[in-house]
Amino acid sequence: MDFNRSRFIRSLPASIPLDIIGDVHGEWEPLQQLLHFLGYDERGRHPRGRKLVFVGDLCDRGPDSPAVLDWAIEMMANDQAYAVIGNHELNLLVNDPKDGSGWYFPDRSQDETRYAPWQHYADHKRQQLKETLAQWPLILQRDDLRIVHAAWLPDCIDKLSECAFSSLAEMNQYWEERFHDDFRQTAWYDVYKQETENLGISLEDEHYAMSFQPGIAHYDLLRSCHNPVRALTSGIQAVTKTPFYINGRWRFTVRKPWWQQYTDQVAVIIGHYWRNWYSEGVAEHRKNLFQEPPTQWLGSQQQVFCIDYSVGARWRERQQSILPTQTRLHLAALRWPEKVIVLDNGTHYLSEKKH
Ligand SMILES: [Mn+2]
Repeated sequence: MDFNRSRFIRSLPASIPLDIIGDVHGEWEPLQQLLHFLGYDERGRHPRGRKLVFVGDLCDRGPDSPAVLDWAIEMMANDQAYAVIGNHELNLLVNDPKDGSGWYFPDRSQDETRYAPWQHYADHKRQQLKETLAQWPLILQRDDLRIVHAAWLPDCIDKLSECAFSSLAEMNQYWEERFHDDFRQTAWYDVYKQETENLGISLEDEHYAMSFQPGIAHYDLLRSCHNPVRALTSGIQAVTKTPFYINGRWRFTVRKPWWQQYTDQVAVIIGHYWRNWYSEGVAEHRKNLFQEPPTQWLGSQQQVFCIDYSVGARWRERQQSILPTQTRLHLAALRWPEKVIVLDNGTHYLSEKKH
């Protein structure tokens, strides 16, 4: 039991000041800018002994995932940096090629038109990268701080101690299988089977007049919270009666703002949720997530902070020839214990708590 806890939940050194960096998504240039403004040198050293923490999703979509990962891994080996695993690193670990991962998975040729030019990962280094990522924890913590990629869920954290696994991939596989077994026992299984048979390819057709599908909704709902590896790295879902189409598929669940139920007094820092830095045009399905200004803490106790300001969507701006100086998509760090937000353009903002 303790074996799993120490493998997947690690301690951060006490009382050292930290700079907690949001989802980088292969954006090497903004990372360089941010490190410069934070005062780090190219070896990741800080004159006042500060250390870096990455909240996961260092790779996919951006122009140079190999450089970002290789640098972060080197800094971690030198004890200058720490990281938790994100859903994008997890996809790589479990061989699940997804949109934007063609820099690593050669068979994702459809990514080449969307994201190129970008750097591919050298063939001879691929296995080593996988072995290194397999060692990354799901959680980093110390008395005053908890860090996880997407969601702090006590029930899921307890599940990490349930059986002994030799790797994250193995534990993930176990819980995925358990989810399928357990879903088959629910009343929703037959409904789900009927719906997917009836709809077939229409589930992927943007122009299909889709109605609410309760079976598929409950499949996705249970899937999001049953496997602790998935839940901590991707967050949990809630059913929505209004279907919406995104990333090639109709959806019947939305991301759930779990922080509204978080009542502990220890701060939790997350990434993952594509927060907007003062910009309009928030997608309908995201509107339930953040009503707060981008500098504000989240949840009933104001103890959760999301430090992902969507730099992972810069590839779209490059296609539209929007200059980096005009962007509203940022890489950011939360300085701890100062609680100051530093953006990749060098501006600083004090984070705020509503009381
Ligand atoms: Mn993520």
